Amino acid sequence: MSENLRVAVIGAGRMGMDHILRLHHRTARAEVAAVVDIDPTRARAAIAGIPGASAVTDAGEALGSADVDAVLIATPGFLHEDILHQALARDIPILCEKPLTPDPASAWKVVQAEEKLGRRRIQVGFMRRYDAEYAALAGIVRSRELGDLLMLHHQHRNAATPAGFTNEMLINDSVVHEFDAVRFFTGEEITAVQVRIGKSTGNSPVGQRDPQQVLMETESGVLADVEIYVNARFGYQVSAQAAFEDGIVSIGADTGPLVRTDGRWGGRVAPGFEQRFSAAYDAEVQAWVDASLAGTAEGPSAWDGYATAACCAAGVEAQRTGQRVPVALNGKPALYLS
Ligand code: ISE
Repeated sequence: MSENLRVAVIGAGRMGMDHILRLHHRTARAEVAAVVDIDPTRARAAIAGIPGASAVTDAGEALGSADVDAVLIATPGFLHEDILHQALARDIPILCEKPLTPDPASAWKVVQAEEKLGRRRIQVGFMRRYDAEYAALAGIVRSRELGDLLMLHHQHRNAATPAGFTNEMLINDSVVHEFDAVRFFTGEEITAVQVRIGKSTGNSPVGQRDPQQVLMETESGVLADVEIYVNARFGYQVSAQAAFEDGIVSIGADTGPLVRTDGRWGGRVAPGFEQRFSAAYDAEVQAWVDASLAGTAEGPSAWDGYATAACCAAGVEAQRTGQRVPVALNGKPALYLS
């Protein structure tokens, strides 16, 4: 009998494959027990070289297996809800890629199901909380060593968007991370969202307006602005600057060797989120495995998934109407209060 956490990974696409390789090669006390994908060829290819792992096309089959202790959900967001409810019914640890679910109503049902279970089983894949600089900035806010945090300025730039990336997805797929980051830094809920759309790049697909500017307000009045620019071409960049009463903190400068050659100097830009946040993803998955084996849960919770879904709903309405839209949140259940 294995003492490792035996994980079923649901979805063997871009993020699922990244996690399968991570679990197999870089995560202690974990093993890939099953991979589920609706495409059987893709599922089989994903377990190549992983002894003992099975490839199936039905999530229910993997979740019903006695060989599975925990589940990592990496399907597209609209497929999460059903799998989450099945996994909660089995009372097993769950790591669910963002978004928890695509809308606040379905996310709230997940929160209620977990609350009924009476203990936290869900960790949501907001990996930035495990990035060393993100954690350091949150620590500076908590310690108040620079006084109160007043404003945040975020930049979120992607090289290009995959086919079908709509205007709303700038909010739901990309800015969702910034909603969570602002909540993480401030320890507060976001109360209102505004979106401004100005001059667009000629490099975005038809119908998509890019870049956009998102403005958030938190409970104590901290303002956070985000430049979301998803067809920036040059590569991937996620950075932030925080203005405090007694100082400024910047995070997310590209690090790595600075090279002088051929009459120029510089470094490399990460091509995508897998590279930029590789260490954060490793730490996130290891923390989930460790907590799961200890019978606990940590990190971003189902409540965080629900609250960010509510922010996204406000963001999409703000994008559509040009108005400042308040974020509507239900009361926070006791399970998530500590
Ligand atoms: C993608 O789904 C992610 O989660 C990335 O972290 C984000 O940078 C990107 O904009 C999203 O499309």
